[in-house]
Amino acid sequence: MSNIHFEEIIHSFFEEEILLHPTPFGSGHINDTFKFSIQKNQEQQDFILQRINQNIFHNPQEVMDNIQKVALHLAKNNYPKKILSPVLTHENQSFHKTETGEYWRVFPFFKNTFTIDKIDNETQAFEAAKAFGEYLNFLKGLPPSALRTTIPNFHNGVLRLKKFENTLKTATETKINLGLVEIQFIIQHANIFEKIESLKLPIRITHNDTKINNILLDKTTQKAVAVIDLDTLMPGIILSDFGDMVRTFTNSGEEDEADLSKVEMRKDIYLALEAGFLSEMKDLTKLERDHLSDGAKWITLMQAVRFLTDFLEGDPYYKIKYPNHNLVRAKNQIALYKGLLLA
Ligand code: ADP
Ligand code: GN1
Ligand code: MG
Repeated sequence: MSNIHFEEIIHSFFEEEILLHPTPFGSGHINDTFKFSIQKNQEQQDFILQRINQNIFHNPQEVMDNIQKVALHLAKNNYPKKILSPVLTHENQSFHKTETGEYWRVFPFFKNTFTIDKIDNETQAFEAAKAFGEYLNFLKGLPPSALRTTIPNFHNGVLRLKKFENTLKTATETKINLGLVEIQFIIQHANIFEKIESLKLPIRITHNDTKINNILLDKTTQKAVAVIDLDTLMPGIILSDFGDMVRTFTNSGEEDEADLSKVEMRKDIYLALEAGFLSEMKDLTKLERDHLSDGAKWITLMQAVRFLTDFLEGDPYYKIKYPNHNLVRAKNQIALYKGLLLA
């Protein structure tokens, strides 16, 4: 990170003096996130600065256009929570492109908020799921075709499985052996991918990354303040959003907990999140409702496939903190999936 020209980047958005220089922030796997402060109107104002991961988002302009379009729509419709909307550069752009082609963006830092990587109790689960449901509800007036698909086939389980099977042909023997049990498990349970595809569920605008740490909570009241991480807001199916909540809310351990005895699917949390989500999402079709629990299994197994593929390929996608991190994550997701099968 030493060769980042922070001053140049920040000064393309602000003229003011930088009070606190950017420091890494949060636990996201994709973008590089920093927090910084400037001195404005005699007070300290905090911001989030992010480098968009272009290995994953090939068209950052489209990502930012989606975010701006959604922000405008929510504001027009009096969405009651905080709206994530980019700060514009001096040239009125929603990002700053550096000479080396990197895309940087700035969002106001929502004060007095925090994120969690693991849910503590049913109240939190209900509140966060309700907030995601409310958010999706407010987007109903916007046709799915209004948004660009920022990552094609993002939740296409059938394609992800094919890619995984291809990777098995090229991965090293050492890696295959390390992941053998998980590889076999995935192959045995892979029919869920075809099954969800064959349902032909309605296309809606979905968030596609409803991880618990993509909701900001108020430090004082614990209430949801904002839905964030909008890079994958695009046309999709509701099972993605329900499924990813189940995947990240119900796990009694964190996503990379290596001690699998600590990885349980917490049924009480499942029921609370389902109640919170459905309290807002009242217009689901019967087909959508009937397959919510399949959606949870589908997304969880797909996540195992994604982590395992990344491990086998040498970790090009997810940020890792140690060599077998993605294998540990895949094992964790399979343990959670087993819990879902028993529920
Ligand atoms: P990633 O795609 O890498 O997950 P996110 O957009 O989710 O990136 O940001 C990473 C983390 O930064 C979030 O989990 C949250 O903790 C924090 N964060 C992001 N945006 C804001 C914001 N506007 N206000 C406060 N915290 C934020
Ligand atoms: C990534 O950006 P972040 O950390 O919220 C990923 C999600 C995965 C998740 C697994 C664009 O989410 O799809 O479910 O990691 N985002 C992208 O933790 O691939
Ligand atoms: Mg995130």
